[in-house]
Amino acid sequence: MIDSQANISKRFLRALAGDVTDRPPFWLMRQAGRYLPEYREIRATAKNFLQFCYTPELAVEVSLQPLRRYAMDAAIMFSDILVIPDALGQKVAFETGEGPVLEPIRSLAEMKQLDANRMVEHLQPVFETLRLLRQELNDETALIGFAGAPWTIALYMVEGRGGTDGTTIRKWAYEAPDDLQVLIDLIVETTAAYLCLQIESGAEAVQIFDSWAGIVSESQFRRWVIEPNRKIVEAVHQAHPGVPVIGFPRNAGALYKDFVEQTGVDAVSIDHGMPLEWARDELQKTCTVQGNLDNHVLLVGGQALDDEVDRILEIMSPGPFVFNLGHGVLPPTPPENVERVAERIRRWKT
Ligand code: 1CP
Repeated sequence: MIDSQANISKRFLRALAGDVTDRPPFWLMRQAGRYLPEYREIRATAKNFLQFCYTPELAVEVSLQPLRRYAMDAAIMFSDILVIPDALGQKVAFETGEGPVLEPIRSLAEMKQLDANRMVEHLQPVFETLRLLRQELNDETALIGFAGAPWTIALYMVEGRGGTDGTTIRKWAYEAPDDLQVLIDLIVETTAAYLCLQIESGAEAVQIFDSWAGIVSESQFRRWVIEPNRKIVEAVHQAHPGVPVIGFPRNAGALYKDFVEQTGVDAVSIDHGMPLEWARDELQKTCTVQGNLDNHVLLVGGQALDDEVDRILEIMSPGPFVFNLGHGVLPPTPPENVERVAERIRRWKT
């Protein structure tokens, strides 16, 4: 087991521990991916996206690609949140141009086919990716593991695909909440164990992506977003005290405040719609904040990009802060715009 505490000199880990660093650390959600020609080249050699994720040599290589160009302060392992439904035994496929397609689970009977005991064995390639990646990183660069949050994972499991407004699961959550709770509890338990194993394989921080947290009402948010995230954070902290957990309840608006206060996350990633002064005053007192450049200004580049980067740095960098996007890098993003951001942050003095 690798001791994650030994590397508190890393700028990213210092910021997550609540320090204000010489300049904010940065990484970008989806920093490995289709905007990079070298990613597309390797991706073309693998027909099946999940098999690509489960091939440690390829996953390590594409995790390192953005670091070679932009020297981010952290690497995120290359994988996907949907390896969890796959590990539980649900059929998951990635269709080109369509995103993920799953055989939907919509009843207790269908849930019975899922088997939490498969996870550890099935996801060995992910743990191997982390072990190999950790060896490749220099002593300034931290390694991030991740998983999807239960609500977001359940949404894909129930809807059977992305790009929906979650109507089936949102109805289910009112019609048969106790049934949905069985599924959520299964994901909570599996995800907590999965994140602990990632840490034992070399991850120095973990992020929980709740990409679809913002589509529910307040009461539903408390039950399906805050509570499951809280349970996972608690389990990870209990097993690995001192290893920071980043939450990302995307589009949660004013509920971000209760999220950070009630889940116990060490840091929170904010989407581009969050008012920064509010985030500074209401969130940064409780935990480190990460975010929130609009991925569309990263597409555009130039002065508009510089102005947005500066605005974020000016407001957020006096407190504990990690620079990132509000959501993932979009595939048509020109790589030189990412370079422009990286240079600007590197020159920044807090
Ligand atoms: O063919 C390809 O190259 C597939 C594109 C792709 C990539 C590059 C997918 C399919 N997943 C990934 C990698 C990925 N996914 C990472 C890698 C690490 C990095 O950040 O560099 C991470 C962290 C994810 C996480 C992920 N997958 C999320 C959470 C973050 C977010 O973007 O909201 C979600 C919702 C997914 C599901 C998913 N996987 C892939 C797609 C196209 C989608 C979205 C589907 C939808 O529209 O809902």
